[in-house]
Parts: sequence; structure tokens; C-alpha cells
Amino acid sequence: MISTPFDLTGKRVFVAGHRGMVGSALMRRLERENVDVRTVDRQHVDLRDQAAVNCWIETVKPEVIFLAAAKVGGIFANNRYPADFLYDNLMIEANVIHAAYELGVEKLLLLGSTCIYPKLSPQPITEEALLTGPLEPTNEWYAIAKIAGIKLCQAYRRQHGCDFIAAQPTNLYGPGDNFDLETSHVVPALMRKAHEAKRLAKPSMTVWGTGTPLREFLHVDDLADALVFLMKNYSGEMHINCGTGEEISIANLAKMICRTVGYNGGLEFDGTRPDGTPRKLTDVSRINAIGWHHKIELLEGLEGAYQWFLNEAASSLSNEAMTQTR
Ligand code: GFB
Repeated sequence: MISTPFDLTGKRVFVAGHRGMVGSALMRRLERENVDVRTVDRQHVDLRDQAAVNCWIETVKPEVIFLAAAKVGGIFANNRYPADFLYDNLMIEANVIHAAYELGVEKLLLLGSTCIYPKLSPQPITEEALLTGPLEPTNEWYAIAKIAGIKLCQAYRRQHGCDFIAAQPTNLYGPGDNFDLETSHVVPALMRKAHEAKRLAKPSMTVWGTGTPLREFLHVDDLADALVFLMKNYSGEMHINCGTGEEISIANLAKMICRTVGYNGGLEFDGTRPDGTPRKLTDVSRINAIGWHHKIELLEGLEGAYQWFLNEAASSLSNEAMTQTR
């Protein structure tokens, strides 16, 4: 394990993907650092276009890059749009990493995902489990793109001495989440369903799958803190897990969300929808050992996320036809 202090002070920092949930959390977190943050909208620079990326990086000359731009989505979206998840993510990573190498960026951090690990990895999943077995089929497209991103960081480090690192966050939730019921992850989906079921006084709400899969959830503000911590304190070829090391079944998560929202109806499990990986618990000893621990526990995090939903998203969503309540 390599722990090398990297001084962020005064650095020009490019947050790629600043409008996404992770990128926005990073923007909030970086306000507490003495850095010069640069961003660009996708209308101006398409990160899937190498020439456009080179031109932007050459003009702005960032010294540090957080590569949080990605095509992301929940279990249904991953399965439904395999070409987008594979192509977009491969291109974004390859273009930004190659430009960062060519233009001498001092340090880059790539965001991966714990879906890179084999479906049936021994639990908790250590970083060494990468490429030891078959992937979960519902998200193998995204996983393969993210594995390629990790390998790009390692390859440029080995061949060119670039200080490029990769972090693997577990399932995320928090402010800025996607509440579209077909493309979202489980937390925002169940939050919206519970909210709508309460509003419409429905006797029950639907939970996809059997409710038995186990998942680990990290608040996005904790992740942003971990990313800044890793940027300052970690430099190594091994990708590094970011999580809480705690897990919950989907059925118990649904109950916790219903309590948070104040919905007292029942749960109906829809077995026609996939469960995905049965269990996905990260081993967080590596990041803990260099001094970072999560701070936001799930219940507290869900309460904050629901407040954000009420303030920022609920009214526009309730105007939409609730045709998606399943
Ligand atoms: O969050 P999620 O979509 O992604 O689903 P994954 C987690 C679990 O929640 C699955 C169940 O077992 C779903 O079947 N679930 C229950 C629901 N109700 C719902 C619902 O209404 N919506 C959704 N979305 N799920 C993703 C990968 O896998 O994990 C991504 O597809 C990424 O690539 C992400 O890696 C972190 O945890 O199954």
C-alpha cells in the first residue's frame, strides 16, 4: 500500500461530470479546499470525442482531474442500454486519461464501481477479487468499461509513470440522485415509490425482485470526501474500494425507506424483475488503513436524501403521469 501526500493547495482541478450526483457532491466538497475548480458542460465538450477533450485540457491546463463523468444507471438501465453503457464509458475514460497523459496532468482519479467484481466473489470483496470470475450479467457492459478504465490508469502508470488512481464506490445515494423509475438505482426508486404511494394512499408499493439481495450503500457526500482524501493521500496501482463495509437486504432497505417517508402500506415483490448480484459487500480495510472512514450512517443519510427529494424533485415528479409506479 502506497500512501503519498499530494498537496492540492492552489491546484487547477477539472471535475469531469460535475452535473452528475457524484460530480455535484465533489463540487460541494471542493469548496472546502483551496483549489481552482474548472468544469465544462457536455454541450461544449463531448468527452467521447478525443479531439474535443485534448483541446479543452490543453486550453484549461488542469493539474488535477477527478474523472466522475460516466453513463450510469440502475439494474434495468444497465441491461437495457448495453451499447451506451459500454461505448460511452470506454470513450470517456480513454479520451480523458490519454489527454491527461499527453498534457502532463499531475494526478487523476477515475471513478469505477463495485460491479467490476465477479458476481460470486467471496465476501467482503477485496480489491484482489478483480478478474477472478464471471461478472453479473445485468451490468457486465458497464463493468467491462470500468475495468478498462482501471487498467488504463494502471497501464499509464506503468508505462509512462502517470500518477493515475482508481476508486471503486459501492452503491451510492444522496442529493442529486436520478428518480426516474426505469433508469434509477434502488434507493431513489423506492423513495419515490413510497412517497407516491403515501400521497395517493395506496395499500402497497412494488419492490423489484425477491427482496433478498444484499447491498451496501454509501452517501455521495461521504464518497466525495473519500475521493478528496484519496487524491491527497493515495498513490498506487491497485484500485481502492470506497464503502461502509455494512450491508442490508433490499426488503429491509424498503422498510427503512417506508419509515423515513412515513408510508405505512405493504410491500409487493415483483419476481419478474431481476435481483442482480446476490451480495456485494466491499472490504474497506485498505481505505480504512490509510485513514478514511465513512461518517454518514444509512438511516441519517436516507432522511437527508428524502429532504432533498422533497425540496428539489418531488413537485416536478408528481406532475408527471404516475404510469411508472411499478
Ligand atoms: O440499485 P440497483 O438498480 O443496482 O438494484 P445493482 C439493487 C437491487 O434493488 C436489485 C432491487 O436487487 C434490484 O432488483 N430493487 C428493488 C430495485 N426495487 C427496485 C427498484 O424499484 N428499482 C431498482 N433500480 N432496483 C447496479 C449496477 O447494480 O449497481 C450498476 O447495475 C452499478 O452498474 C450500481 O454498478 C452500483 O446494485 O443491482
